[in-house]
Amino acid sequence: MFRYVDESELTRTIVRSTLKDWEELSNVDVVVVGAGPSGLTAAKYLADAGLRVLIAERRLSFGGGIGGGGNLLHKVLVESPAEEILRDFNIRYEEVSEGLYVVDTAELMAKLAVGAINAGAKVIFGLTVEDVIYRDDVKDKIQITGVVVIWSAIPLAGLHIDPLFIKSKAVIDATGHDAEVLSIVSKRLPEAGITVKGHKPAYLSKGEELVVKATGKVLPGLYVAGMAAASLYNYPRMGPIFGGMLISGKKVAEEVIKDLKGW
Ligand code: 48H
Repeated sequence: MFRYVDESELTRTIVRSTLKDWEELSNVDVVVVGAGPSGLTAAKYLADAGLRVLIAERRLSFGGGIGGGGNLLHKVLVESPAEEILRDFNIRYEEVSEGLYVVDTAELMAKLAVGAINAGAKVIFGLTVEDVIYRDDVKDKIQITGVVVIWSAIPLAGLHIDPLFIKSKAVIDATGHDAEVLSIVSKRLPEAGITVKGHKPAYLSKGEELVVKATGKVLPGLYVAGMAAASLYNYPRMGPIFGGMLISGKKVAEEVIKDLKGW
C-alpha cells in the first residue's frame, strides 16, 4: 500500500522545500550560467573546492550541445589531455588512436551532470539569466556582482514580469555560441568595453587551443568558458570534439578558486 498523500501536502511540501533552497541561492559564491560541458565541468571543480555553486540552465535538461552529437550521431570526440577529466567524472571512453577518444553523448551528458551535483553544485532548470548585477563604486571600475534571473517560460509567454536577483562573488558565462552574459554586458554596460565578435568558421586544432587560451576573467567578477570564449574573441569553431570544452571548464574553475581565496 502506498502512503496516503493529501494533495495539499504535496503542494505545501514542494513550495516549502523550494523556498528553503532559494533562500540559500539568493547569495552564492559562483553562478555558472549554462549546464553545457564547460559549465558542468567548471561547477564540479568549484564545488569540490568547497564553493557554493549555482548552475542556472535555461532549458529543462543538461548537456547543452552534447546531446546533438555530431550531426545527431550519438558519439563525440575527446582528445588528450582531456581524458584526465573524463576519468575524474568516471566517464567511459574508447581510444581510437593514440590520444584520441570517442565517447557516447548520453553518458557524457549524464555523468558530467552527476559529477557536478555529487560535488555539491545546485542546478536549477528553466531559469534564464537575463541581466547582471554590477557595481562601479570603487574607482569607477566595473565589477559584476551577480545575475538577474527569470523563469524561462515567462519571456516565452511574452509577459512583462520583473525578475529576481542572485548575488555572487563570480559569474561564469558558459552559455555557448551566443555568449549571452557577455553580450548583455556589452550592450548594457558599454563603458566595460566588451565586444562579442562571434566565432570564426571551423579550424578544429586551432579552435581547441584557442578556446582554452581565451578562457578566464573578462572583468572583475565575470569569467568566460567554453564556446562563449571563442565567440568573445572571434576564435574558430571546432565541431563535435569536447576536449577543449572540458579543459576550459576546469581552467575557469581554477582561476575562480584562486581569485576567491581570501574572501
Ligand atoms: C541560462 C543559458 C542561457 C541563459 C544559454 O552550448 P553549450 O553546450 O556550451 P559549451 O560552451 O559548454 O559547449 C559548447 C558545445 O556544446 C558546442 O556547441 C561546440 C563544441 N560547438 C562547436 C561547433 O563548431 O559548433 O551549453 C550552453 C548552455 C545551454 O544548455 C543553454 O541552454 C544554456 O547554456 N544557456 N542558460 N541563461 N541566458 N543562455
